[in-house]
Amino acid sequence: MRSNDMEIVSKLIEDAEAWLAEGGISYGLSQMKELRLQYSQQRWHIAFCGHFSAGKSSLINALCGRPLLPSGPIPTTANIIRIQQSESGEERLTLYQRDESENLKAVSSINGNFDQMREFTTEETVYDLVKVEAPLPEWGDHVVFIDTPGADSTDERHHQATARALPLADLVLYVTDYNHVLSEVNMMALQQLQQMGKWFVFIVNQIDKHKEQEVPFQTFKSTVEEGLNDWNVRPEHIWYVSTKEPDHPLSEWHALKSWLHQLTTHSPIHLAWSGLQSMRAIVHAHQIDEEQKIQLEKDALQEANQEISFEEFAAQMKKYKQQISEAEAMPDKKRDELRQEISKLLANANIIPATTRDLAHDFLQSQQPGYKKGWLFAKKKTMQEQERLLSIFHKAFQENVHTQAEWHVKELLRQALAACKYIDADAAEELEKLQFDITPEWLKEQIQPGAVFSNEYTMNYMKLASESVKTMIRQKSFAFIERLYQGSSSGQSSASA
Ligand SMILES: Nc1nc2c(ncn2[C@@H]2O[C@H](COP(=O)(O)OP(=O)(O)OP(=O)(O)O)[C@@H](O)[C@H]2O)c(=O)[nH]1
Ligand SMILES: [Mg+2]
Repeated sequence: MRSNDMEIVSKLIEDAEAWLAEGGISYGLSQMKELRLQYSQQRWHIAFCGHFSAGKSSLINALCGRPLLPSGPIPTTANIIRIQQSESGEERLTLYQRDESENLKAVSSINGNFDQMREFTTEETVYDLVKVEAPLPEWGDHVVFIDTPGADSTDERHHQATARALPLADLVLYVTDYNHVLSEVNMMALQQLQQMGKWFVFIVNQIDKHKEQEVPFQTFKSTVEEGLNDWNVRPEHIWYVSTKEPDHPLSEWHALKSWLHQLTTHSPIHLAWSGLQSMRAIVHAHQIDEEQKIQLEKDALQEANQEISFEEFAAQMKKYKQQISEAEAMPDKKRDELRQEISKLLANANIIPATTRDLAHDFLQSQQPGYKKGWLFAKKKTMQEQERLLSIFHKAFQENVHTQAEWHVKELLRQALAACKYIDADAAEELEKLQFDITPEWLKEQIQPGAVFSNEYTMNYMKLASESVKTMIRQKSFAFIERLYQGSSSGQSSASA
């Protein structure tokens, strides 16, 4: 990433602000000022939009881990609500209205939550902003959640409030309930977001309402994807979740959370991009004619960087978005180190100690042509003895593989997984299922046909078996490492601007 990308965008915002001030466009100016402030703080502003009762407030509550916002089956959210980390650690609620210069002014404030101020969410007065400060240990101060009133709310003021809040969002989580996924209201709102250049994801909530006997889930999913395609709507991601039952088999709740964590902790280039889009959305919203818009952007860019055109800059941003997570989340260096550590560990693991070699020796002897046990019913007794020797040897060898190699390798992989900045529930499960078992048959197959039984052959046999098992462990653990790395970047690999 070029280090001056952030400065270029800051400069663009400043210039746009000066330009709006000159033109006397006071609302645009106040928005641009807010954008400048939020951009300088480098916080992710994540807005939740959608149909009323889709579950926007429930979703924010679930992400915050506590019921900060009121939610209910009738239209509940009447104001734009901004939820952010409390500096004091205490819950605080502040109501804002805009003054005649369109600047936000606090009109009321309490130490407490909506239980103490419930009337402000549903009553007549639509405040320009309600700020909720609360401890957000999982997200910290680099994430701000923004709740908005339902999209098809009949109150025009709700519409306006949402329309004004959106240009400042870095990411929009557009939420729909299970029963209205492809409604016209949803599709039109999504198209508008797309036109605004916003980065958005589509969240199909209440997936616990799905009935497999009515329509198979795969069919439902395809219908959703095809429907979006028909409307030419291209969200960054589609997530199917249930906030009521996050662990429902169809709910991708944990994956969504991981994705948000990953995104908001690898933010600079995305925020630069989003700052640029927000600046443009504000300028566009104020109906500045096309020529002026282009001129504004070009002037500012030429001042900030003589050599790069706006188109080049945008193209570069797009490319960075695809590369950034691979570069930052899991550097190749870390992957190589992990592989080396595992190879070293395996090289030093003694899975064929002397006691096991003795058992191998007895087993190998029993596999020799002409090996015989007893006189009466000798054939049966010989087979039983061969089975017994194989079984004791197999048990001891497998035990060594588990304690000397498998346990340590899995521990290294567990540490690597924990060190990832994202949480991948599937990877954790896969790791626990990873097994390095060998079968008695495999031990038998390793005997070289025609080998002459001797101490030396036992030694060779054990060495080869040990190497083969270590190769198998190496291959399986390396495949897991590969999967881990791909998982870390898949969330953003499909990024499109
Ligand atoms: N079955 C089911 N119900 C849910 C789920 N999520 C939310 N609900 C319910 O849906 C209703 C609306 O939830 P809210 O979170 O208030 O929805 P909202 O989108 O904030 O609604 P408005 O603020 O009115 O626009 C509430 O009764 C929730 O309990 C879910 O995953 N499954
Ligand atoms: Mg709500």
